[in-house]
Amino acid sequence: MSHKISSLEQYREVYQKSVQQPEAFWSSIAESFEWEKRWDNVLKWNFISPEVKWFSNGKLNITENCLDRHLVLDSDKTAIIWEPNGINEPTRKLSYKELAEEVNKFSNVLRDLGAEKGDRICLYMPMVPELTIAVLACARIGAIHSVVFAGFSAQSLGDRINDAGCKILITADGLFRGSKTVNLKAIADEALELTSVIKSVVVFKRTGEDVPMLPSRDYWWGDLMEDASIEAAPEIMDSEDPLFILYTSGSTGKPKGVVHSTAGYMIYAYYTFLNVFQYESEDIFWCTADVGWITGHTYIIYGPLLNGATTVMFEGVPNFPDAGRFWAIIDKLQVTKFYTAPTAIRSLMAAGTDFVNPYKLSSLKVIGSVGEPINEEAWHWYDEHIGKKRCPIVDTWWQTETGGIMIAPIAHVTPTKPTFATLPLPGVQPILVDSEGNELKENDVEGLLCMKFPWPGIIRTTYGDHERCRQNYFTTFPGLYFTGDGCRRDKDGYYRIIGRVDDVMNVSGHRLGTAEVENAIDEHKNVIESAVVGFPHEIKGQGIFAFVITESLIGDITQFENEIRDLVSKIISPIAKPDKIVVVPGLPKTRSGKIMRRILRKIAEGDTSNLGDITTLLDPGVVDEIIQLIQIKK
Ligand code: 7RM
Repeated sequence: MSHKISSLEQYREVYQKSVQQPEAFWSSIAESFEWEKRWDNVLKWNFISPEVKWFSNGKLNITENCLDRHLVLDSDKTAIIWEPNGINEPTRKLSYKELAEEVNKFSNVLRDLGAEKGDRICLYMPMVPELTIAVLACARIGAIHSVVFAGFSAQSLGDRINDAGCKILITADGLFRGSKTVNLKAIADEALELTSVIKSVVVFKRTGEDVPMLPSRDYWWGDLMEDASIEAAPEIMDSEDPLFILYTSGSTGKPKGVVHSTAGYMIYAYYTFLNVFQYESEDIFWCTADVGWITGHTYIIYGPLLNGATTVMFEGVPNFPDAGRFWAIIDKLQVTKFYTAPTAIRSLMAAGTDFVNPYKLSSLKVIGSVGEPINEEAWHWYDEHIGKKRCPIVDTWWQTETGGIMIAPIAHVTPTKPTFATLPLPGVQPILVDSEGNELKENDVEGLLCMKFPWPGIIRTTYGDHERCRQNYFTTFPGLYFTGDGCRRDKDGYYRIIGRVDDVMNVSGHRLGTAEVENAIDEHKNVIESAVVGFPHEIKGQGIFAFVITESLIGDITQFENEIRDLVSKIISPIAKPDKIVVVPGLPKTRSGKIMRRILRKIAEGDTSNLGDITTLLDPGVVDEIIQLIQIKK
């Protein structure tokens, strides 16, 4: 039976059923998978502990559903089309059969290195097919993968390895990104100095540069794969066994490891991919995210492969060798469904249509957006110049914690509206509440976005710290999952996401905590204290504004700023570098010592006309001083 919704009327019916009989609804989807053993119980849950269990005691392996299942009829179908960073290197294609064989081989390699069910394995890799192969091999042997985006620093990598207690690290000699190469192994080696949990390191050769290899710890991918068998029995997993950990930033402290389960995530990735993009077997689907983020996990790897789709994996960046690269690839590979982020759209929009016009984009049928609110101007540019007004824009709202898309149009089914993520997918029960937690039942309201019922892809815990998961998502409004986003519901019941209401910033679609960046800045020997806020940025969506108090007078301000940026790059990642840094004599604090970010946000926005009530400040005078300093700087 097809689970693909094909009309608005049908959407309304299915949605009703999914709310009235969620168990029947989700089990009818679960039926279409390969199970080693059927589940006993569809759903057990409470949002207080919290505890959510989908398909209890079901036994399965997700890779049988991603790979083996398709080998019967579709073994020669292309699973992955890989487009390299450089334009002179050839495209690589892997059929389902080839991918399955590589996954099996690498599963055997991992088992030979001593990996067992439940072990954590860290992946710090370029965007090459071997990253997908490694992800799936982990899943096949029941190891929990923790992919760390290859733009993160040694410190961040080391922290994540330690937090999850990873036994094996899979990396590469280096990576190509635009005109740059990055020596990944050198960064990995630096991270390995910060940890003692890693027993083996597998190094994939990508750039061919010379890298040091530590005997009896470091192995070349190619050497290990040489004699590996192409058969590997899948480990039988329980529905609720963890499938992966993915670190994401929160409003406090270090990034937390979001844990996803096997069966629930699988069903949710499958269903949302199928419906939102209206998957058809001849599709060439391209999601431009990096596998290091949740979007890459769900819509480059799991969603497409569970559906037997052809998925494109691109190693490079949107503006290399020029701002026409995305459009050139769509033309070359005849991409039918394209999924990218507003920040990329805005930067390519700024480059102009001269970079679009040389390419035929007539293969496109659906274009998508994810990661941050899409502004009106970017929406219309995307619609006119890329979709040529023929392709629905699916503006998809979701989070690392939700596993898959939650609120989005179903392509060709849900009428779209610029900047609106539109309606909840079947099984998704959003509610808006005011700051006291009262439900806003009417339409044409603005409030805080929560979920009142579990969906199969929901976060299960934060690794090693369930209390943090509870605190973060389930205590603000008891009985609800709180997303951290502000949201408007218009007169038609359409949802428009406004953005984070907590101390999480969204810089070029990357999630960063203000506290994380402040902690990095505070490592500078001349910094006493800092406060970081996001501010509207034309391309990035949000930029980072840092207010810092120094111990002594700064001589060379440019040098000081460079030191701060280098420090943040080194401790977190270049993506976390502040755009603006201003040295201030003090910070606006309440009498109890809390920084009033609301005021700093206004100042950073350049909107100082209405700062609201500042009488509760310990020293209201500091506000004027900061405003003047910024004016001098301009
Ligand atoms: C998939 C992803 C999650 C945060 C989320 C929002 C923002 C994501 C949209 C969006 C407006 C969208 N995961 N966000 N999608 N805001 N419209 N379509 O991005 O964990 O990295 O970020 O991103 O604030 O809470 S994430």
